[in-house]
Amino acid sequence: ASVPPQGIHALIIGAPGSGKGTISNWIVRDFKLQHVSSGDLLRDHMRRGTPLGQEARSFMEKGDLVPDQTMVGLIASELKALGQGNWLLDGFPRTLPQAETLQKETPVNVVVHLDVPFETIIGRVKDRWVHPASGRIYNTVFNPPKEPFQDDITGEPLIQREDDKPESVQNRLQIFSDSTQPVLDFYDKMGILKVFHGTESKKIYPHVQKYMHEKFQ
Ligand code: G5P
Ligand code: MG
Repeated sequence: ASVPPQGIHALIIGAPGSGKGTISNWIVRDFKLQHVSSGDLLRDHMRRGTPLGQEARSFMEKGDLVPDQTMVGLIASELKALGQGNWLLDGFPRTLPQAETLQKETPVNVVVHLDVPFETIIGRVKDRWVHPASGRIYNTVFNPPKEPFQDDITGEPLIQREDDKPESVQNRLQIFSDSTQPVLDFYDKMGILKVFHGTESKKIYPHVQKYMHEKFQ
C-alpha cells in the first residue's frame, strides 16, 4: 500500500466525546495531514459572529445538527483551500447526504471509526475544558492543564462548551445513533471503514497508527 495519487483523504468518525479531537491531534502530528474539524470551524464562526456562526449557534447549543446545505458549503470551501494536500476530516460527514456529496466531490480513501461505549463518554465530557482560540482540549481528570482552568501555552482562561451540558450530551448521542450510523454503513459497504474499539484514547491510538502506516507507508 502507498499514498494514492489524489493524496490521503482520511475521516475520523465517532460519537461526541469519543476522542476524535484527541486522536486527530496525534494522527496529524505523525502523518503530516491537515486537520479539518467541522466543530472547530463552526465554533470559530460563532466567536467571530459571522452570519454562518449566528445560524449555527441555535442548533449547536442544543446539540442538534446544523443543516446539511450549510455544512456541505463550509467544508467544500475549506477543502478547496487545501488544494491537493493530505487531510483528516473530523466531525464531517455526519449524515448520509453529507457523505454522498463528499464522495462525489473529493472521495475519501480511509475511514477510522472510534467505537467507545456511551457510558465512558458521558463520564468524560463533563470534565472537558477547552481553550476556544486554539481548540486545545483538556480534561480535569485525563489531561489537566498545568495551571487549573488556564491554557498551557497562552495562560488564557479555559471554558466549558455549551453543548457539554448533560441534556445536550444525551441529545448528541441519540443523533449520532440515528443520523451517523448510516454514514458508517455507507463506508463499510465501500470497504474502507476500519473500526477501533476501546475506552482509552492512549490505548486506541497505537492501533490506528499501525493501520495508517500499513495503508500509506
Ligand atoms: P463537534 O465539535 O464535532 P462532537 O460532539 O462530535 O463535537 P466532541 O464533543 O468534539 O465531538 P471528540 O472530539 O470526539 O468530542 O472528543 P475529544 O474532545 O477528543 O474528547 C472528549 C473529552 O474526553 C476531552 O475532555 C478529552 O480530553 C477527554 N478524553 C479523550 N480521551 C480520553 C481518555 O482516553 N480517557 C479520558 N478519561 N478522557 C479522555 O460538533 C459539535 C456540534 O457542531 C455541529 C453539531 O451541532 C454538533 O453537535 N456540527 C455539525 N452539524 C451537522 N453536520 C456536521 N458535519 C457537523 N459538525 C459539527
Ligand atoms: Mg471534537
